[in-house]
Amino acid sequence: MTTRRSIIRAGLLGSAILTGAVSYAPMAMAQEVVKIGLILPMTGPFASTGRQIEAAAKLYMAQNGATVAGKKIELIVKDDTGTPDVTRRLAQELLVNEKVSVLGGFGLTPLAMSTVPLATQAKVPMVVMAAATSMITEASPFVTRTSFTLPQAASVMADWASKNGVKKVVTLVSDYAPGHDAEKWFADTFTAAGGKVEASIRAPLQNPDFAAFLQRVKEAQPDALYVFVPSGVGATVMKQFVERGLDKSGIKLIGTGDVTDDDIINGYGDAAIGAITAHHYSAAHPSAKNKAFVEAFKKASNMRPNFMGVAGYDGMHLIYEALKKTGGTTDGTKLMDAMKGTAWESPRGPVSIDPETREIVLNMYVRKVEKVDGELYNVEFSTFEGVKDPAKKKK
Ligand code: VNL
Repeated sequence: MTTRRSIIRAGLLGSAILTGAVSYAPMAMAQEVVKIGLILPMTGPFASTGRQIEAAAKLYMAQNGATVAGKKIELIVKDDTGTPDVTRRLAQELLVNEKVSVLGGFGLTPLAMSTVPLATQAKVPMVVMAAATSMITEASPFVTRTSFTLPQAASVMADWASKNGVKKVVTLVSDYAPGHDAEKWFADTFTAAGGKVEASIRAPLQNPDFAAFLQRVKEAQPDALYVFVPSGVGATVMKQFVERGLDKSGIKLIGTGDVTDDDIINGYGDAAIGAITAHHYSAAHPSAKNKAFVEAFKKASNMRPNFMGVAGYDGMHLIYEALKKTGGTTDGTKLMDAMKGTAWESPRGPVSIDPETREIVLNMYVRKVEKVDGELYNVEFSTFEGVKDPAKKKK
């Protein structure tokens, strides 16, 4: 035994010496690895966001290969369960232990915000693929985004509603940062165009029960109820909207497209038909690029892609493009600079990263829920092109 062990040890020693000897030609040994850490809610109430983004990132890598600019890409996915303290701890581990070159994911605004100070200190780019409060990209020069902002969607919804016979609205939003953005940017745009917001209701983010709020909406009898709830929560709103008979009392349902999320909309039933929302992605977007994306996504993951999925796919694209531009260099400042101004054709249409604000510029579509080949979809019927985040334009 002793003899064998010492032989093995000698063998290991020998190979260590050998490794040292050939390290003059480093590229011949092993391909250098670039690690991308995605922090996502893979469990808990927002797990659909995590599942969508993970599936999309893996699809992007399967389609585009795991080597960029001579470097091997390694994707590390961590589950933060939707808890900001966990996101921060995981980010710390990814930065310190794994030495990731890019952090991505971030399912909700508080999760993204908890990580901003760490990414900033480490000078590691943070690609936000879900969270959508305007301020996130203003919190640090190391933050960019491939999802959208609530002010982009809300202002377009208000613009369309004010021009299409909607005069009186009640707004209902989840009571946290993106809900406040969705409420403000709808109300400001709508009232500036002559509309009236009768009441602004805020519902808790955790375990929301909308019944009592919807009763108030029914009594106010507006032309429309405007809703923002985060991805995954729409089903509850829709169910209670119908249970309360709001659909039958002539109140239109309008909102940002988070409420008619492609991942769950097909389970809503026909009561959802006719809901009008503004958003940047529909699985029914009629482009060749999107048709191929939806087909491949369904085949790989058995899910219909939603707006989170497309933002995860685009997030990976942005990281790949930045690495190509830097020639594989992972210096955080250089990667951020490379991301600025990048433009590409996404499955949702043309998008780019505003070089001034690091914010995504995209098309916003007004859509109506319709039945297409027996399934519910958001069918786009009006396009607002190249929409920048209006919350930043104001400055
Ligand atoms: C947020 C915004 C999250 C929109 C969402 O789904 C959403 C956020 C989880 O910024 O927290 O649809």
